[in-house]
Amino acid sequence: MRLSAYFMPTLKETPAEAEIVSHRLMLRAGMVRQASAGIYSWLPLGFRVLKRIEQIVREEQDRAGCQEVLMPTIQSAELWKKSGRYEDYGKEMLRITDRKDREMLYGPTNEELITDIFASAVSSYKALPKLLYHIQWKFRDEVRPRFGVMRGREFLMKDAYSFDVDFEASKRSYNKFFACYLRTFARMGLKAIPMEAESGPIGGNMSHEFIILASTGESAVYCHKDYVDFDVLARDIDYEGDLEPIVKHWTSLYAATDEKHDAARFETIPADKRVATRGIEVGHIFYFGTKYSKPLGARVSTPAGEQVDVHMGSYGIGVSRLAGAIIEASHDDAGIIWPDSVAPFKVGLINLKAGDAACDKACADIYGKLENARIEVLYDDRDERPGAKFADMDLIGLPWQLIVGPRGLAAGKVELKRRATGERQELSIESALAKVVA
Ligand code: 5CA
Repeated sequence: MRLSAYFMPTLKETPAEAEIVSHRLMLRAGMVRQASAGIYSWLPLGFRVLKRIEQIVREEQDRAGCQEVLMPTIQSAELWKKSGRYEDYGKEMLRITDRKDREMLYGPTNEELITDIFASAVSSYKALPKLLYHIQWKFRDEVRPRFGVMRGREFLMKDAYSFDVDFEASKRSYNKFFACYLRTFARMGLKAIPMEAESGPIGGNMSHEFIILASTGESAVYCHKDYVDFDVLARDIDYEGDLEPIVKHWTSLYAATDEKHDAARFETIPADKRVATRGIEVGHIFYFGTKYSKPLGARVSTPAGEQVDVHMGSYGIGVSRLAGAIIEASHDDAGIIWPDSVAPFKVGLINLKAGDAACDKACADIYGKLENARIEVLYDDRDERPGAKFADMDLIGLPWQLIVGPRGLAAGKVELKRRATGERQELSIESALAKVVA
């Protein structure tokens, strides 16, 4: 992509309304624009990141044996009346009346709808377990939308649902998502610590939030320091094997959100191992048994011929929130530092003297080679001062910067900069390309 043609409306000034660094950087880098309170449009650069995050989430759900579906954003109030949540959800739910005066709503989550789909199709234990997910926009009329995409009113969520014959089987499904989440966040360069949590309006009695430690996080969290050094599980997982050891390991030490915090238990941790800080919730998993299956009639026959309500869990990931959370975890004074796995482009190619025949030719050549190698490259071919180009490239945080200037070229060299470390190397074009393609 040539930057001269790209729609990336960066801002020079820091927008006054942005309280936290990720919000400021997303606005300044031209990733998103606010449409109305807590509702955002995603511009090309931001949309690329969102798609990257979504794809990692999808691949890891698929790997864990979860099947993708797509349910609508607009739901009928009927099922919510059956589950009892139409009243319970209160003002956070956006209620809509259609032209025939039917009560509809913009889904804040999908337990009712997926349970109804399941109930209409499955009647025997033989079809179990079933794990289904979708990645769809949600609406929650938050009292205080803030921090940009981190607490939006409209936001993209991955929500998965498990259906099992009894508690034991349901716990196995829960464990799959537990392990899958560790892997998913690790692939995005994040260390998300599972913490005991309240289940809130989703319900149930077993629940973990996956929390990234960050001083700008919304909730107070408490955990044992050793979690920070735990292996983040980026390795393969045998989802059909016994996952209990993984879950046991990751729940062996104290970790709790504010609502579940037990000061007395926390005090038993040696003082130098106590971490009391703030965190960003990027995922939340729940086991809630038969809370929805009972009122919505999702029953299956057991091998003994009995009819039982299915045991369910639900498993959410804040896909759009993650774009902000990753920036909170990875930035410096100059801007964003994207982990390779979610970067909108892998390389920023900077032509220091657009219009100079040698620079233009070398850049065109490099650009062509990168495209042929299927490396995503953003080519700054604009007629701008080098300082402005460097600042923009640092701001948008692509992992590699390949800098081409007349002086270097005369000696057959270009400069390669790694955004994360700031390390710069003078290299021949071939070696620079080899490094970036590797
Ligand atoms: N049905 C369950 C699990 S599928 C559910 O809705 N869980 S949740 O309420 O905890 O939301 C799941 C994830 O969505 C959260 O962990 C968080 O990362 C994200 N999320 C929740 N509310 C918002 C919001 N207002 N803005 C952005 N992301 C949000």
